Amino acid sequence: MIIRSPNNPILNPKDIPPSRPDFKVDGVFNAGVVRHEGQVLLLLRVAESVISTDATTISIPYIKKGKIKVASYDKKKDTHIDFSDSRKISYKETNKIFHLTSLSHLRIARSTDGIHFRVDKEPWFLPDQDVNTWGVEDPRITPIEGRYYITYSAVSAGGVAVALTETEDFISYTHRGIIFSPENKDVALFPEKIGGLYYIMHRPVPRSIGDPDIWIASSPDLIHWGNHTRLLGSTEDSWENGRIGGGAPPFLTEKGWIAIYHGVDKDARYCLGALLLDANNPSHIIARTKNPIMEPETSYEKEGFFGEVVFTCGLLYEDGIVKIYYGAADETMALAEMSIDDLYRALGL
Ligand code: MAN
Repeated sequence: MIIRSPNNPILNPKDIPPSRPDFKVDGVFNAGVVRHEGQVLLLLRVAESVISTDATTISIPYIKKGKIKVASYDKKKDTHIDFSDSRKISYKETNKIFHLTSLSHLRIARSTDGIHFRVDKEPWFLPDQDVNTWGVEDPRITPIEGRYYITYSAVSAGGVAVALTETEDFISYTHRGIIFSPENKDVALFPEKIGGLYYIMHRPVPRSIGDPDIWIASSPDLIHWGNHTRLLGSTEDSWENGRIGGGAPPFLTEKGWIAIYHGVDKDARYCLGALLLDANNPSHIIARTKNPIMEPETSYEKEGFFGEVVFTCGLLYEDGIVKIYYGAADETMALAEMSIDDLYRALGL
């Protein structure tokens, strides 16, 4: 059984100072999490847009030649544009997405109890490269041998790619570039080598044949990935019959690797499921939850910037408890806990 924190949502947009005076924070969600120097550190995705003066205008920030630009559209007059998805705008005729409605950066928050967080006033890093002119999203943190590896979506007009950045102190960082070209996202890096190789789950999006399924790959150096095999597809089950994608980085238990992933139905409702993978061969699935371990139920999960979403990029597995930090409705950060025994039961073990 999953137990939501009574303090939920633990972070709201109003807790986050905007990165510029003309910006407003639309969402703080899909954070990576790690224990660092005795504290719980969240790497938040902060989505911002431009404060607009009237209700029909939508003003969208994006980066051009390293500078923030603003594009404005009129929801009433621009009849050729589809504004129905709060996350993006597209041309009605071609369905082509030509802007996201917000620009995301990454921000650090720290806590001693894992519930009450102090949020940095400034972004940790901004989208300031050609590959992320539409934003950096959904960071996942994997500690390996004293360093922290952050995988995240780098979004631009060229597509959604997966970038890798590393740090040892959450002060300075080194960008290691794009590790998966578009379209790919939802990358979950395993926290230790298995049989001498690093392992990663990723989610390519095929355009002609095939579906957005979860794949697994290995690497000798975290940069060059090979031995790609398809791990998991969506099922006919109603909660994940749309698409699936990786969630938090997997964690090792006495029974094998557990990976929490997300499943989406045909109405874009996002739930969480779990997988048990072989400890020595993570390409082998031992068990998969039949039903979601968590689905949008509370008002802050059902309603928000994009409602009906629970989406995790990070968890802490401590003292037999799985503490899932998750984005609710693409607007707030929330926390829910589940005992490992309940999770085993959900996996049919
Ligand atoms: C995308 C994800 C997340 C987001 C969900 C729900 O697929 O990458 O950024 O939380 O959709 O909108």
